[in-house]
Amino acid sequence: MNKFPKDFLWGAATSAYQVEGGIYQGGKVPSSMDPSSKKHANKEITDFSVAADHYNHWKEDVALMAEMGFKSYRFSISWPRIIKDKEGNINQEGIDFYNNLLDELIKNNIEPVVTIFHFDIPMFVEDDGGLESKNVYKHYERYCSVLFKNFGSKVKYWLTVNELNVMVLVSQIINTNKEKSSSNEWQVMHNMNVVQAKAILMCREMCPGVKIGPAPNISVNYPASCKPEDFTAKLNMDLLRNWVYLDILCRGSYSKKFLKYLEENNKQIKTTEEEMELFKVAKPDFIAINYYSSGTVEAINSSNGDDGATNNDQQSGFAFKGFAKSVKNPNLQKTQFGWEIDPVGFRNTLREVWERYQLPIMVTENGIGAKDVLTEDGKVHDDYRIDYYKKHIHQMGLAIEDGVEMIGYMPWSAIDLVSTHEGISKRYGFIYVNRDEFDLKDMKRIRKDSFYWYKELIKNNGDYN
Ligand code: BGP
Repeated sequence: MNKFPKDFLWGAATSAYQVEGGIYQGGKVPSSMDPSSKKHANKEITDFSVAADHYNHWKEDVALMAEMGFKSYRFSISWPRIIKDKEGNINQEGIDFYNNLLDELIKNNIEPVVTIFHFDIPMFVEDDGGLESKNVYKHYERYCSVLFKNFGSKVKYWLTVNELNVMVLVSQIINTNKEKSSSNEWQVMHNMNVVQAKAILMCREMCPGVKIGPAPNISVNYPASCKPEDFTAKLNMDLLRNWVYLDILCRGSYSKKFLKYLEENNKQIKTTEEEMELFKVAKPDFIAINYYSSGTVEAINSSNGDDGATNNDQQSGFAFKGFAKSVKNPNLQKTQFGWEIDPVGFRNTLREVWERYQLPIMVTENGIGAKDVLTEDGKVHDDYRIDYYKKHIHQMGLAIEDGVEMIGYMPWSAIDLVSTHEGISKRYGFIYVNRDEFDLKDMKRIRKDSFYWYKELIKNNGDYN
């Protein structure tokens, strides 16, 4: 018998600033991710302003998704395409763009799964203190009310914030805040937890019956050895890497251990009673997780002067003074970009999340970034991607047999798009986009070998060859 539920949401994911392009089109106002922004480090690496030009190719792209048999498509709405300024004025062209996209998806029986916020902070929010200021509450609330009012009847699944933990831990890498060292990212976390709670309550009121949940990047952590201290470090890493972002929404409070960590590191956050009350009532309906690889952790000497973090990306190199640090796992292979590959870790992660929170899980990212090659026969032979997916989907099936309740699987990414910090050459899609970093060529869409393979898998509800 097939392990996957009959109505399992097979599909794939993207985010607005990485796929749309069109940053000067349709009345979009500047965001922190635009090449013109001070915070953006990518302008030397790639042309971000056009991305995959989905803004001008969306109909063709949806047709390709429909051809693959997608049951769902996870994408984000660009906040700076919807709201024009700090007074909350609305950009009707932006509303029309997403209404057209939603209508096209629904016409093709593709369930939209919509991320409210995926890294692209409008500059009017930045200029009003950014995410570290409580001014963000009013901006995010206004934005959400516009989304729920205009799209509430078309969207059954909302994701509040993409990878808040990545934004907190490595904002300098993904460019949500290049000046990380001078700010308190834990305050950003708290503020964004508050806005998520508010969004959940608003969604309940404005769109009854609709489901909403957070979308952090979650990885199981292994202790580097069976030394008891390494296990303590694993628990510590779990807390700061994974659970603190979910416990607050799913269980309603911050743990004592977390608050102690803040105090010891002089990183206290400002909270109010009223805010903390919100967490008692605003519970998500499901948890969306992004999984790329596991982590391995060892104890760190508490007398170390700095935290010793060596992050080059959002998956590895974490370190917290006196708490835990991540190390390489010699048992795992790596992608061309150095990300460890751990399909068994995927099953382990799904089990941990399910067993901790007992909420249905939707996978909203998983995948392999690679330097795909367009061959002379006009094809892309990405057998490594097929292999990656086979192994991860197999483990997801085992997790379902373990009892994990799963809603869907939307790997990264539906179509090639621009990586957070490594350009278009780090490709993830089932569909190749014919452009290089600065040579934009013809942007032609080309079906990769994985396109045909995934199509068969979806047709057979998870069975594959
Ligand atoms: C996640 C982000 C995505 C995406 C993905 C791949 O952290 O949510 O936006 O880009 O990672 O990462 P990268 O683009 O750095 O290869």
